[in-house]
Amino acid sequence: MSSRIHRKIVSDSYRIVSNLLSFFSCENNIDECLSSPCANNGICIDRINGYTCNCTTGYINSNCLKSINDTCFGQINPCQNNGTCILKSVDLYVDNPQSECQCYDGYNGKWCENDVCLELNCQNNSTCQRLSNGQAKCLCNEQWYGNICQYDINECERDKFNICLNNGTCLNYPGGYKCLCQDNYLGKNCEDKHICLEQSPCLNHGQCLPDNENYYCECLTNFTGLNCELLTCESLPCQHNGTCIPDINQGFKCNCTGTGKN
Ligand SMILES: [Ca+2]
Repeated sequence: MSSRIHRKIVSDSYRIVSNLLSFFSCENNIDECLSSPCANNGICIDRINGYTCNCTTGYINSNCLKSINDTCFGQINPCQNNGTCILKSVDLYVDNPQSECQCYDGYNGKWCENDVCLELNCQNNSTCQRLSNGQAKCLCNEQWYGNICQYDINECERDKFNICLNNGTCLNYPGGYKCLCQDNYLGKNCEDKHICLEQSPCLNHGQCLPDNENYYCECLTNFTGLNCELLTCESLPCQHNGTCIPDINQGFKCNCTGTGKN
Protein backbone atom coordinates (compact mmCIF):
# COMPACT_ATOMS: atom_id res chain seq x y z
CA MET A 1 0.00 0.00 0.00
CA SER A 2 1.37 3.28 -1.01
CA SER A 3 1.69 5.87 1.63
CA ARG A 4 -0.76 8.10 -0.31
CA ILE A 5 -3.57 5.55 -0.23
CA HIS A 6 -2.82 4.90 3.36
CA ARG A 7 -3.26 8.59 4.17
CA LYS A 8 -6.63 8.70 2.37
CA ILE A 9 -7.97 5.74 4.33
CA VAL A 10 -6.86 7.31 7.56
CA SER A 11 -8.45 10.63 6.59
CA ASP A 12 -11.80 9.02 5.60
CA SER A 13 -11.85 6.94 8.73
CA TYR A 14 -11.25 10.01 10.80
CA ARG A 15 -14.17 11.88 9.12
CA ILE A 16 -16.58 9.03 9.70
CA VAL A 17 -15.63 8.71 13.34
CA SER A 18 -15.77 12.46 13.74
CA ASN A 19 -19.26 12.61 12.22
CA LEU A 20 -20.43 9.79 14.43
CA LEU A 21 -19.03 11.56 17.45
CA SER A 22 -20.67 14.84 16.53
CA PHE A 23 -24.02 13.06 16.04
CA PHE A 24 -23.92 11.57 19.49
CA SER A 25 -22.57 14.74 21.12
CA CYS A 26 -25.55 16.98 19.88
CA GLU A 27 -23.12 19.32 18.25
CA ASN A 28 -25.28 20.18 15.22
CA ASN A 29 -28.25 22.51 15.45
CA ILE A 30 -31.52 21.20 14.05
CA ASP A 31 -33.42 23.73 11.94
CA GLU A 32 -36.92 23.63 13.41
CA CYS A 33 -38.08 26.14 10.82
CA LEU A 34 -37.91 23.47 8.17
CA SER A 35 -41.36 22.31 9.18
CA SER A 36 -42.77 25.84 8.55
CA PRO A 37 -44.41 26.20 11.98
CA CYS A 38 -45.36 29.88 11.64
CA ALA A 39 -48.85 30.29 10.24
CA ASN A 40 -50.32 33.21 8.35
CA ASN A 41 -47.08 34.18 6.63
CA GLY A 42 -45.17 34.58 9.90
CA ILE A 43 -41.42 34.50 9.54
CA CYS A 44 -39.70 31.64 11.35
CA ILE A 45 -36.42 32.32 13.12
CA ASP A 46 -34.49 29.21 14.07
CA ARG A 47 -33.08 29.08 17.61
CA ILE A 48 -31.10 26.48 19.46
CA ASN A 49 -33.61 23.84 20.40
CA GLY A 50 -36.54 25.86 19.17
CA TYR A 51 -37.75 28.71 17.01
CA THR A 52 -39.68 31.93 17.25
CA CYS A 53 -42.22 33.33 14.87
CA ASN A 54 -42.31 36.93 13.77
CA CYS A 55 -46.00 37.18 13.00
CA THR A 56 -47.47 39.44 10.38
CA THR A 57 -49.69 42.27 11.56
CA GLY A 58 -52.94 41.05 12.99
CA TYR A 59 -51.70 37.65 14.15
CA ILE A 60 -50.32 36.60 17.50
CA ASN A 61 -49.28 33.66 19.70
CA SER A 62 -46.31 31.37 19.32
CA ASN A 63 -47.32 30.04 15.92
CA CYS A 64 -49.18 33.13 14.65
CA LEU A 65 -52.33 31.07 14.69
CA LYS A 66 -54.58 33.54 16.48
CA SER A 67 -56.03 36.59 14.80
CA ILE A 68 -55.74 39.62 17.06
CA ASN A 69 -59.43 40.25 16.47
CA ASP A 70 -60.29 36.90 17.96
CA THR A 71 -58.40 37.47 21.16
CA CYS A 72 -60.83 39.71 22.96
CA PHE A 73 -62.81 37.10 24.80
CA GLY A 74 -63.35 35.44 21.49
CA GLN A 75 -65.35 38.36 20.19
CA ILE A 76 -64.63 41.16 17.80
CA ASN A 77 -65.70 44.05 20.04
CA PRO A 78 -67.33 43.06 23.30
CA CYS A 79 -66.48 46.33 25.10
CA GLN A 80 -69.43 48.66 25.48
CA ASN A 81 -69.64 52.42 25.58
CA ASN A 82 -66.70 53.03 23.26
CA GLY A 83 -64.40 50.88 25.40
CA THR A 84 -61.34 49.39 23.72
CA CYS A 85 -60.33 45.77 23.99
CA ILE A 86 -56.64 45.48 24.81
CA LEU A 87 -54.26 42.60 25.39
CA LYS A 88 -53.10 42.32 28.98
CA SER A 89 -50.03 40.35 28.00
CA VAL A 90 -47.04 42.42 26.98
CA ASP A 91 -45.73 39.54 24.93
CA LEU A 92 -47.93 38.89 21.96
CA TYR A 93 -46.25 35.62 21.23
CA VAL A 94 -47.80 33.57 23.96
CA ASP A 95 -50.60 31.09 23.67
CA ASN A 96 -54.01 32.21 24.88
CA PRO A 97 -53.15 35.84 25.53
CA GLN A 98 -55.39 37.56 28.09
CA SER A 99 -57.56 40.49 27.12
CA GLU A 100 -59.47 43.16 28.95
CA CYS A 101 -61.71 46.10 28.17
CA GLN A 102 -60.16 49.48 28.64
CA CYS A 103 -63.10 51.72 29.39
CA TYR A 104 -63.79 55.22 28.24
CA ASP A 105 -63.72 57.87 31.00
CA GLY A 106 -66.58 57.47 33.44
CA TYR A 107 -67.37 53.86 32.59
CA ASN A 108 -66.33 50.71 34.42
CA GLY A 109 -67.14 47.02 34.66
CA LYS A 110 -65.71 44.05 32.83
CA TRP A 111 -67.39 45.13 29.65
CA CYS A 112 -67.47 48.85 30.50
CA GLU A 113 -71.17 48.33 30.94
CA ASN A 114 -71.49 50.62 34.00
CA ASP A 115 -72.14 54.26 33.23
CA VAL A 116 -71.06 56.04 36.42
CA CYS A 117 -72.80 59.27 35.38
CA LEU A 118 -76.04 57.38 35.00
CA GLU A 119 -75.61 55.87 38.44
CA LEU A 120 -74.60 59.17 40.02
CA ASN A 121 -77.58 60.99 38.61
CA CYS A 122 -76.31 64.53 39.20
CA GLN A 123 -79.12 66.77 40.37
CA ASN A 124 -80.30 70.29 39.60
CA ASN A 125 -78.86 70.72 36.12
CA SER A 126 -75.32 69.99 37.26
CA THR A 127 -72.80 68.49 34.86
CA CYS A 128 -71.38 65.02 35.25
CA GLN A 129 -67.63 65.03 34.65
CA ARG A 130 -66.22 61.69 33.57
CA LEU A 131 -62.85 60.80 35.07
CA SER A 132 -60.12 58.63 33.63
CA ASN A 133 -60.08 56.32 36.66
CA GLY A 134 -63.49 54.98 35.74
CA GLN A 135 -65.26 57.30 38.16
CA ALA A 136 -67.19 60.52 37.68
CA LYS A 137 -68.18 63.56 39.69
CA CYS A 138 -70.92 66.17 39.59
CA LEU A 139 -69.97 69.75 38.83
CA CYS A 140 -72.57 71.87 40.59
CA ASN A 141 -73.97 75.18 39.46
CA GLU A 142 -73.18 77.95 41.92
CA GLN A 143 -76.58 77.67 43.59
CA TRP A 144 -76.12 74.05 44.72
CA TYR A 145 -73.67 71.85 46.61
CA GLY A 146 -73.26 68.21 47.69
CA ASN A 147 -71.79 65.19 45.93
CA ILE A 148 -74.71 65.13 43.53
CA CYS A 149 -75.54 68.83 43.93
CA GLN A 150 -78.62 67.99 45.92
CA TYR A 151 -78.40 70.77 48.49
CA ASP A 152 -79.43 74.38 48.03
CA ILE A 153 -76.91 77.02 48.99
CA ASN A 154 -78.46 79.57 51.32
CA GLU A 155 -77.00 82.69 49.77
CA CYS A 156 -78.70 84.86 52.38
CA GLU A 157 -76.69 83.15 55.13
CA ARG A 158 -73.49 82.73 53.19
CA ASP A 159 -73.25 86.35 52.07
CA LYS A 160 -75.20 87.78 54.96
CA PHE A 161 -73.57 91.19 54.95
CA ASN A 162 -73.21 92.01 51.31
CA ILE A 163 -75.91 90.29 49.36
CA CYS A 164 -78.91 92.65 49.37
CA LEU A 165 -77.55 96.17 49.41
CA ASN A 166 -79.15 99.38 50.67
CA ASN A 167 -81.08 97.60 53.41
CA GLY A 168 -82.76 95.17 51.06
CA THR A 169 -84.19 91.96 52.55
CA CYS A 170 -82.86 88.59 51.38
CA LEU A 171 -85.15 85.64 50.67
CA ASN A 172 -83.54 82.25 50.07
CA TYR A 173 -85.19 79.64 47.87
CA PRO A 174 -84.03 76.35 46.30
CA GLY A 175 -81.77 77.27 43.40
CA GLY A 176 -81.41 80.97 44.12
CA TYR A 177 -82.34 83.96 46.25
CA LYS A 178 -84.25 87.16 45.89
CA CYS A 179 -83.70 90.63 47.29
CA LEU A 180 -86.69 92.69 48.32
CA CYS A 181 -85.38 96.20 47.83
CA GLN A 182 -86.25 99.35 49.68
CA ASP A 183 -88.20 101.97 47.73
CA ASN A 184 -86.20 103.55 44.95
CA TYR A 185 -83.62 100.77 44.80
CA LEU A 186 -83.43 98.28 41.98
CA GLY A 187 -81.37 95.44 40.58
CA LYS A 188 -80.78 91.84 41.62
CA ASN A 189 -78.93 92.99 44.72
CA CYS A 190 -80.66 96.38 45.12
CA GLU A 191 -77.45 97.91 43.85
CA ASP A 192 -79.04 100.46 41.53
CA LYS A 193 -80.63 103.69 42.60
CA HIS A 194 -83.89 104.46 40.87
CA ILE A 195 -83.61 107.19 38.25
CA CYS A 196 -85.95 109.35 40.33
CA LEU A 197 -83.26 109.40 43.05
CA GLU A 198 -80.29 109.81 40.76
CA GLN A 199 -81.37 112.76 38.64
CA SER A 200 -85.01 113.31 38.08
CA PRO A 201 -85.96 113.32 34.42
CA CYS A 202 -89.08 115.38 35.16
CA LEU A 203 -88.81 118.97 33.94
CA ASN A 204 -90.53 122.13 35.14
CA HIS A 205 -90.71 121.02 38.76
CA GLY A 206 -92.62 117.86 37.94
CA GLN A 207 -92.41 115.13 40.57
CA CYS A 208 -90.70 111.86 39.68
CA LEU A 209 -92.50 108.76 40.93
CA PRO A 210 -91.06 105.23 40.66
CA ASP A 211 -93.10 102.63 38.80
CA ASN A 212 -91.00 99.53 39.43
CA GLU A 213 -88.00 100.07 37.17
CA ASN A 214 -89.77 102.82 35.26
CA TYR A 215 -91.01 106.17 36.41
CA TYR A 216 -93.69 108.64 35.67
CA CYS A 217 -93.82 112.39 36.17
CA GLU A 218 -96.54 114.17 38.02
CA CYS A 219 -96.50 117.55 36.31
CA LEU A 220 -97.62 120.96 37.56
CA THR A 221 -100.86 122.24 36.03
CA ASN A 222 -99.27 124.18 33.19
CA PHE A 223 -97.23 121.25 31.92
CA THR A 224 -97.75 117.83 30.42
CA GLY A 225 -95.86 115.18 28.45
CA LEU A 226 -93.85 112.21 29.69
CA ASN A 227 -91.29 114.51 31.29
CA CYS A 228 -93.54 117.59 31.77
CA GLU A 229 -91.80 119.17 28.82
CA LEU A 230 -94.98 120.42 27.04
CA LEU A 231 -97.20 123.39 27.88
CA THR A 232 -100.89 122.80 28.44
CA CYS A 233 -103.87 125.02 27.64
CA GLU A 234 -103.91 125.89 31.35
CA SER A 235 -100.80 127.94 30.72
CA LEU A 236 -102.89 130.11 28.39
CA PRO A 237 -100.54 129.92 25.47
CA CYS A 238 -102.88 131.21 22.70
CA GLN A 239 -102.72 134.92 22.11
CA HIS A 240 -105.38 137.27 20.76
CA ASN A 241 -108.19 135.14 22.15
CA GLY A 242 -107.32 132.16 20.00
CA THR A 243 -109.00 128.98 21.17
CA CYS A 244 -106.69 126.50 22.90
CA ILE A 245 -107.22 122.82 22.13
CA PRO A 246 -105.37 120.17 24.18
CA ASP A 247 -103.12 117.99 22.04
CA ILE A 248 -101.64 114.77 23.19
CA ASN A 249 -98.48 115.10 21.10
CA GLN A 250 -97.58 118.73 21.56
CA GLY A 251 -99.59 119.73 24.64
CA PHE A 252 -101.93 122.18 22.91
CA LYS A 253 -102.95 123.71 19.61
CA CYS A 254 -104.29 127.20 19.01
CA ASN A 255 -107.29 127.72 16.77
CA CYS A 256 -106.81 131.26 15.52
CA THR A 257 -110.08 131.46 13.56
CA GLY A 258 -111.66 134.91 14.02
CA THR A 259 -108.58 136.46 15.59
CA GLY A 260 -107.17 137.81 12.38
CA LYS A 261 -103.85 136.20 13.31
CA ASN A 262 -102.22 132.89 12.75
CA1 LIG B 1 -80.63 79.24 47.54
